[in-house]
Amino acid sequence: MRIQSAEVVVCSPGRNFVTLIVTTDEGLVGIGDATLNGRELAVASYLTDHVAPLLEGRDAAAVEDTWQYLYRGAYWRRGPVTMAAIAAVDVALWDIKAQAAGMPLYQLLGGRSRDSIRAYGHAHGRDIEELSDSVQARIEQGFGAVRIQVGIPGNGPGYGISSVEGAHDYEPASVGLRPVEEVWDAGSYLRHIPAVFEEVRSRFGAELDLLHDVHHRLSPIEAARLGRSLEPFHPFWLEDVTVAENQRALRTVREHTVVPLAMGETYNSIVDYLQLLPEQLIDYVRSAVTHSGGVTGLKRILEFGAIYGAKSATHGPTDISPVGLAAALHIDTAHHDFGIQEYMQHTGPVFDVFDVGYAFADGVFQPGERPGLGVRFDREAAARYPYRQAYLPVNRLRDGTLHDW
Ligand code: CS2
Ligand code: MG
Repeated sequence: MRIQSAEVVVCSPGRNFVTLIVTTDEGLVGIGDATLNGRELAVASYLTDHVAPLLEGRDAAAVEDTWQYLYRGAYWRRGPVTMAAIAAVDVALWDIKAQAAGMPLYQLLGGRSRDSIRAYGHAHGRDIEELSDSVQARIEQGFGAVRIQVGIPGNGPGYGISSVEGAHDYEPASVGLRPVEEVWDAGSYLRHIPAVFEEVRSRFGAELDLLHDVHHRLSPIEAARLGRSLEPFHPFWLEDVTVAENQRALRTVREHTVVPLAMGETYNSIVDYLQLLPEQLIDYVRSAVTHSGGVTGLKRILEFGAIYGAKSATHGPTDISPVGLAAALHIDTAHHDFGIQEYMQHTGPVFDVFDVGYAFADGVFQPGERPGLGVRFDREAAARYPYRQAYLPVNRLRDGTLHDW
């Protein structure tokens, strides 16, 4: 079976997605997600201009060889644009292979290691009252694990908090020609967060797993202080407490706190984990299928992490399309050292374009039994939602200095 064509569709059913459609000479169609939030068109061009012409005529079954051909063959290795493009090809080829076998993808990855996939949801609010309403809504949806983000007094809307009045679904990328600018003050954040955890714990009890994402904003010693201050409320994890490029920072954090740590959504290769995993500096690997070279790339990372006691916690925000999420769910089903799956929840129009075979109920996912990934892409529906320029926010300290968002 040969690859006949590879086409890219960029659409925006509520937010931007880049989808690769690979068609074979036997009529099978596989799809892959190449969405890179805020830089979507760069990956679309990489695929259309440089990858699609190379795929035509290749053996559709040669998944590993195609991965290596695009990785080693480019000479310029790694990087988010390259790895998102490789991911889309890899996922589309796995989709084709599993359809050809007449099996859901997880069967080709080793079969079921568990009956269901536990997920965590997102809760947020401008203050503790709004946050509590949001936590309650997630509990009513069946989640037993919830990420809590809250506005910091005096800082205005910030990470995880919508700048749209009354909005309950937080979507960080904003449509427009320039990013929204937010304000960050680590001092007020560090003073406020322990009280938030204390209040949410006392309102919702000890059973609910609470997660929190720091989005790379603290210095190593600030992160250590945060971890220690939250220990009494036993968080499930703290995510991205320091910048991801400096992995030694987590040594400092580890020396001072036993709070579990998660990192990896901005990484794109197993090479990014060469220090973090062997030194056992993290407990959860947060890489995405879409940003780390697809099923092939992520499986390599997760097996490496398993040696060092790190569990999978695959990135699942709304900027991973249902195609990327479905691929994660197949890995979650088969991978032995599974931790938890993020589920930020796509909304209405997304499902006009992507018909999904996976299902979520009572806090857990099922990957579905359709052959392949189990997601169908409706090109006509996609055409009704054209691309719109959108950016993630940027962040500044009170004195105007640009900071990590
Ligand atoms: C977040 C993401 O889900 C998470 O943990 O950090 O929402 C992240 O901000 C976006 O994926 C960036 O594109
Ligand atoms: Mg995150």
